[in-house]
Amino acid sequence: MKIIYSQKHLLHTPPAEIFNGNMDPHAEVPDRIENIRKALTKELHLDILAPNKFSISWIKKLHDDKYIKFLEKTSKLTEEYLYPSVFPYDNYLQIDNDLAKRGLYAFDMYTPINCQTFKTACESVNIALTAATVVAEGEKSSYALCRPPGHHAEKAKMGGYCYFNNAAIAAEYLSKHGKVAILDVDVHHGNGTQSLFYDRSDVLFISIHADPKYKFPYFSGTAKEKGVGRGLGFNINYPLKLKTGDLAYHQVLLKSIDQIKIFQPKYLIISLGYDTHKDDPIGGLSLTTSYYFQMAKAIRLLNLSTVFIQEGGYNTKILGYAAVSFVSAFI
Ligand code: SP5
Ligand code: ZN
Repeated sequence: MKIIYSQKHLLHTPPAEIFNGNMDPHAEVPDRIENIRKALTKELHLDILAPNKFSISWIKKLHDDKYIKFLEKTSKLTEEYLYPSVFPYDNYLQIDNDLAKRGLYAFDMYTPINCQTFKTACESVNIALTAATVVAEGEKSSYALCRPPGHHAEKAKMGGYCYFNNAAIAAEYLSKHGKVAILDVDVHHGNGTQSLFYDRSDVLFISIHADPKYKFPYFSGTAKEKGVGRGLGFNINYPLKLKTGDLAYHQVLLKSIDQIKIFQPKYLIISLGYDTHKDDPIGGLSLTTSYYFQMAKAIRLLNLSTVFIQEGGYNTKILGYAAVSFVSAFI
């Protein structure tokens, strides 16, 4: 398995997420990816591949032009991290005010922008696209150490620590070569990925996550969301009870895997978050470190060309162990 990594993510250091009026320490820290990288290279002796550069046109295929421009322009301003303060209300005007745009293009106050944001978010996309090309060219699997993560980012909105939707852009790239299934096992619903493929039948999206009735992103992720138009039936959500453990999780995973089999994709993308771990500080589920090996083994049995895209996972003490447990099943 090829691991794709770039040290550019070290420049992405949002210090705080605004929660209930407080500046809480930001959970999405550089150490996350560093711990995973070190564990995979030291314990499993896997090689690291640097990402290639891809044209911005790949991001434009799924994200709104004006949103991309806003991120690029705002990223030129300052080293200080900028947050939204005002969000659009009903029947809002077309606006041309920088503060208003921060609210227009965001759905939370966890996802700030500074002068490093645009280039690190682009590099994260490069990592995902490189992982996709490696698999398109014949490798059985690749693992994109993306940071910032992507699965919450929608066409024209950042949120949940995500700016561009790495997994969705990789799926769009691979969909030119054949049908793609995306299985999102981050603990949070992949609202961004769902929204980007909601009307499409050539990309199957399945998300297994903590029930959004209680957990972020709250506004999506119920089993009722099944897709629209030609996409009807190609969006599947499995909201789980809080504290769901290995056994109950595995039943749902096996069901998802059966649905992927029926779809008969050419490629599989896994939006991979270790925030399902029992000791994750924000997750809500109760998976054990050794379960990630079982999870990966079941996914491997599909025998598909598979791209792993790093999403969440916030307990830096366990991330390396979780990644080694997961990846061991694939090598
Ligand atoms: C990629 C990803 O996993 N994004 C997840 C973003 C979820 N953020 C939730 C933040 C929860 C706010 N912290 C509450 C602390 C209470 N003191
Ligand atoms: Zn998550």
